[in-house]
Amino acid sequence: MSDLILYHASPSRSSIVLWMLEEVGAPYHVKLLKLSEGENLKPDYLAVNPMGKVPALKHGDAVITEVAAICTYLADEFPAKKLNVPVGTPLRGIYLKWLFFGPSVIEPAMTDRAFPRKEAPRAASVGWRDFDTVLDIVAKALAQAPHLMGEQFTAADVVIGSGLRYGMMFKLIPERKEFLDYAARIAARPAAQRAAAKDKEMSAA
Ligand SMILES: N[C@@H](CCC(=O)N[C@@H](CS)C(=O)NCC(=O)O)C(=O)O
Repeated sequence: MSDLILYHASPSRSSIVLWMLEEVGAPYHVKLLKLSEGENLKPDYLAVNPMGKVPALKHGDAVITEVAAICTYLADEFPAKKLNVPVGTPLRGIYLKWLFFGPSVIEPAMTDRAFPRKEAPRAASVGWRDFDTVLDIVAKALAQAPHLMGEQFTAADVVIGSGLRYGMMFKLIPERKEFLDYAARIAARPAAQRAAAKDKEMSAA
């Protein structure tokens, strides 16, 4: 068995890591969990991820959770694929900014919009801005270059690109031209297509 094991529910946020693993090209093994049957909340899986969420990635003895952390890790662990911006490169800071921007800014702003609270949080007290401001920032970056880091496709595109694709699919993110063009560009990547085909097969099984 491969020493990379993805705990996956098909389709879900762990599909993002499935795509990342296809980009990396190293052999991996998938352990499928059925969220609808609560398999993620059973003791066996809680021993892997006590939060009972997917994805989790086991690499040897290490268990990594959180989509963005896993994608950052894989990009650094398999540098030959040039999906990272290595330590020592000035642009690495920008790359990390985008990797953190997904889960800590876009996702909460999208959740605010999807599940409005009775009382809006104080803008200065939360770590993100309102939905429109956040999306304008991403759209501006994508209007200037094919990828978040310019010509180079990186793990940041896997994380943020997946968020935009799923967001538009579930009508949580507006279909702005910048997002549609970007989503089409990254979905056409052979690794993204392989991951989508595997996911289709797994969710049908
Ligand atoms: N912050 C986590 C979120 C993971 C997450 O919410 N996964 C969902 C699937 S999309 C899940 O496991 N839901 C099952 C549950 O909450 O019981 C990450 O980025 O990896």
